[in-house]
Amino acid sequence: VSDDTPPETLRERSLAAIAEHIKSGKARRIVVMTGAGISTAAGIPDFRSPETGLYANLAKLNLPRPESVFDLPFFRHNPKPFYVLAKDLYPGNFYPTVSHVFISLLAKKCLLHQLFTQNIDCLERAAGIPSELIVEAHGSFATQRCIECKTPFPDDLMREHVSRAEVPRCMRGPTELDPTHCEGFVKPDIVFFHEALPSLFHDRMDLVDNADLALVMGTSLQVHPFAGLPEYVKKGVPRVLFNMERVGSLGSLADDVLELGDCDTGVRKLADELGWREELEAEWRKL
Ligand code: CNA
Repeated sequence: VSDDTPPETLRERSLAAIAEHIKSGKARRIVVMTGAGISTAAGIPDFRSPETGLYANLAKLNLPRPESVFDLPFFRHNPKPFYVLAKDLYPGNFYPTVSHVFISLLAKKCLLHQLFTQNIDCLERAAGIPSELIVEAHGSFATQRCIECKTPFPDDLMREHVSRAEVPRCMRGPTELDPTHCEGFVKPDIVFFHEALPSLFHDRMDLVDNADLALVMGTSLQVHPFAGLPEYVKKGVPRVLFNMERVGSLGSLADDVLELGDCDTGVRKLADELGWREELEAEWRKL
C-alpha cells in the first residue's frame, strides 16, 4: 500500500488514531515486540547502528566476523571476546528507558497481552514489567551454565568474573558417571546463533495471533525467527513501528503506522495523545 491508502480499522494512519483505538477500548490485548534500539538511550549499544553499534566496534577483538562473538563453536574455541563484550552489557549498570517504562505502564493498565523482547539486558524486568508477561526470546544474562555439562554457575561468581572480563569455568567435581573435574567454559543463558529459542517463544506465539494492537520498537528485524513475529498479527489489526528506520514489512499494510525517529520521542508522543504523559514521566523518574 502507499502512504495514502485508507486504513481499514483506524480513522487515519497516525499516533492520534492509535490513541483513539486504545482509549475506545478496542485495544485491550496489546502485543509489544522489542529489540536493542529501546535500550540504546540507556547507554547500551545495539548491534547494527552504523558507527555506534557493537558490530562497528568489534574490530579490536580480532574476530573472524563480528557475529562470531555470539557463535557457539567460536566461543568454545575462544570465549574471551564474548567476556570483553559482556562486561559492557552486563545488567545492573543501566537504567530502563522511557520506552521500557511505557511498556510497564501498559502492563499496569492491564493492556499488555505479551512483550516479546530480543534484548538480553533484563531492563524490562527492571522497569517493573511482570515476568509472566515477558518472553525473553534470546534468553538473558539472568542465569548461566557450563556449555559442556550444563551445570548452573552461581550468580555472584558470575558477576565477579564479568566485572573483570574473565572467563568463568565450570566448578563441577567428579561424579559417578564422570570421574573428572569438568572445567568447561560457562556461558550466560543467552541464545547464540544457531541455538534454539526458549520453548516459551513458540508457546506464546498464539498471543500475537489474537492481539488487537501490535507495537514494534527498536529492532532491525534481521534475526529469525523473531523477525517473523509481526507477520502473525491478524489482518486489520493495527501495527505501529517506533524505530529509526523502516524495517521488515512494517508500513506495507493499510493499518500500519510508522513513527520513524528515536523510540522514546515516539512513545512520549503516543503518551501525550493518550493523556498518560505525566504518569509516564513520573513512573520513569521513580526508577
Ligand atoms: P539491531 O539489529 O542492532 O537493530 C537495532 C534497531 O534499532 C535498528 O533498526 C536501529 O535503527 C534501531 N534503533 C537504534 N537506536 C534506536 C532508538 N533510540 N530509537 C529507535 N530505534 C533505534 O538489534 P536487534 O535487537 O534488532 O537485533 C537482534 C539482536 C541484538 C538480539 O539478538 C539481541 O540480543 C541483540 N542485542 C541486544 C542488546 C540488549 O540487550 N540491549 C544490545 C545489543 C544487541
